[in-house]
Amino acid sequence: MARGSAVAWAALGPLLWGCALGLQGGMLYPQESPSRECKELDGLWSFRADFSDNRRRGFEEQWYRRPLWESGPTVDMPVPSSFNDISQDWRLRHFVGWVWYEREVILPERWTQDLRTRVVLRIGSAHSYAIVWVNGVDTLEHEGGYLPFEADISNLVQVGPLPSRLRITIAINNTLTPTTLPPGTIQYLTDTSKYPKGYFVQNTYFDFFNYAGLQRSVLLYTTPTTYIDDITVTTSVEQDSGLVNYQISVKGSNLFKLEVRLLDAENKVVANGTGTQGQLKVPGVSLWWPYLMHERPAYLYSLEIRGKGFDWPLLVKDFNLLRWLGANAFRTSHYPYAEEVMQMCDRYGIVVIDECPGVGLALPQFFNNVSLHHHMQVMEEVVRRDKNHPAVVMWSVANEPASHLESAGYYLKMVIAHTKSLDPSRPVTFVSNSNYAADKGAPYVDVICLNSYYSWYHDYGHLELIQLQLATQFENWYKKYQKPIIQSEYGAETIAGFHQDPPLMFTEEYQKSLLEQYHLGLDQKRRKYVVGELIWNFADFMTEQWKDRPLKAPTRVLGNKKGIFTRQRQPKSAAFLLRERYWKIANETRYPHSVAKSQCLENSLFT
Ligand code: BDP
Repeated sequence: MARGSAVAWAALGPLLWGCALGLQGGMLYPQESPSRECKELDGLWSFRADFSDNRRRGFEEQWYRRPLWESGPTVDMPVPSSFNDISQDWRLRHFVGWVWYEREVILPERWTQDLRTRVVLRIGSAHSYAIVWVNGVDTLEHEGGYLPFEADISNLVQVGPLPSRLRITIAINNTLTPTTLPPGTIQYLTDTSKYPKGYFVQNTYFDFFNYAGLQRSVLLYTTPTTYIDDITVTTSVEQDSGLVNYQISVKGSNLFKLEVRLLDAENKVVANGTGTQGQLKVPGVSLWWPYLMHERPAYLYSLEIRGKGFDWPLLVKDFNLLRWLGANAFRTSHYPYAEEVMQMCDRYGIVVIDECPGVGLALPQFFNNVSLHHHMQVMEEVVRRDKNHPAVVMWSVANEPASHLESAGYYLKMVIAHTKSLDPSRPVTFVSNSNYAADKGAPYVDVICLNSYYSWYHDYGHLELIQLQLATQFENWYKKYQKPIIQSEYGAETIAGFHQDPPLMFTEEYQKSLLEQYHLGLDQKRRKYVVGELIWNFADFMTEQWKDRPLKAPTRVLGNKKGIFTRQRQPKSAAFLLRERYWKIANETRYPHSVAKSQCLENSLFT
């Protein structure tokens, strides 16, 4: 990543001026400072799943009123983690309904005694619906599994001489309904010759396991009672100067004086300002630039990675692999990733297509007014959280919605328009797998993103058809819309260690050959209107034991195996093919200031 003394991050032109959020309050990432303290609550929590028939015993018996162990047995549950990935109990793995988390905390005395201190409880994400009690008091509710939410709990902790022990109870429901994002349905199976009374299954319409729980960090932090609630930064360039426009929202009082200092990567002050809004000028600016990317043409090449939970070692390993590959982008398929992932993208120069959890919008009943309203709200939360990241190049409002439906056309039009009103500077898209002539949402996107699986989900085994079918796809879409196109998914299921030549499906040779055929097709268009290629997928990942489309069938063998790396992050043969391609593109089109050098291999062919 190009970095220098004056880091005014001028991304690929995002100008967020005029961002009008309907949400109350900002959602700044908590950072310690002389006036802010943080207390991480990661670690072991007490946990219980409510296995009662209606899943409501916890509410009927008010489990939040007393320590959880008093109302029944509990187990240890690490936070962050997915509760349905931890236990040996199969019932918990497939559990649908309310689960209960609890943690006791001892607060520093100052937090409870100093009335000039605000104490905030912040939850990185809770999948999917959460209710939070503090010392038995209903404090906060949130719908949606992949975004942070928080509450000022000062009045609950600053109530008397020594209430420094705090009990936090969080009930989380992972049920997906036609109006959640992603949506799902509960199906009751009533044939009593086959199923016991009350038997139901959760149907989902996406291809990943519905991991749930407190999958990201929970923490408490403090601010003074007069505090900065939100900051919006937009950037531009004027000759060799970087212009940083800022807008700061202060809450708690009107009596404040604001001094603004812009620090560079080495913590040197590079510009000063005053007041809640203004412009900072950084002469001789060193611009943020994507890893290995050329200016003309800017081209995204990468893989789709997944980031539901949060685990530092895995995260750093994944970024090491991205850099080893020479990749420069990914899409947050199919939900916003942890905030720490976005920070890594800024640090490492990885461009992000930031996608919301609008996945599995497969049935007509999912396009209704309640869903639309919620979808817009989710986009507000995504933009609010990620608007200041230079790495974010585009918003994606959905993956493979049933965009051939009239109702979907209207729905997508509304969500896209809303997202543009939140952030007029960045392009907006959704990812389509519809036919170009039938897609009702495509007229509203800025960039056409296409998923296609030639010789995988169609014409099984016929690699020789890929180039023709890919060329037809691109030409049809371009002729109709004249918009830039990204091939946002392509790939093949591959079981590491399976070999066959001539290639057969599921072998490493087949994955390599399929990618090679796609690359020949992409090379025909990539200096024209195709502006990116993103392989499905970075690493193998867990799914349900079936795939929902075209028919619900057991086509998954221990998950989705389209990874270039295994789930343990070991390379399949295709990883080396990709690495060669990405470094070759980087060296062909190298941005004059970026160093196309492999971090890991001194004697790389391409350095
Ligand atoms: C695409 C989906 C993706 C799946 C992939 C596949 O966008 O989530 O995992 O297919 O089937 O349609 O591998």
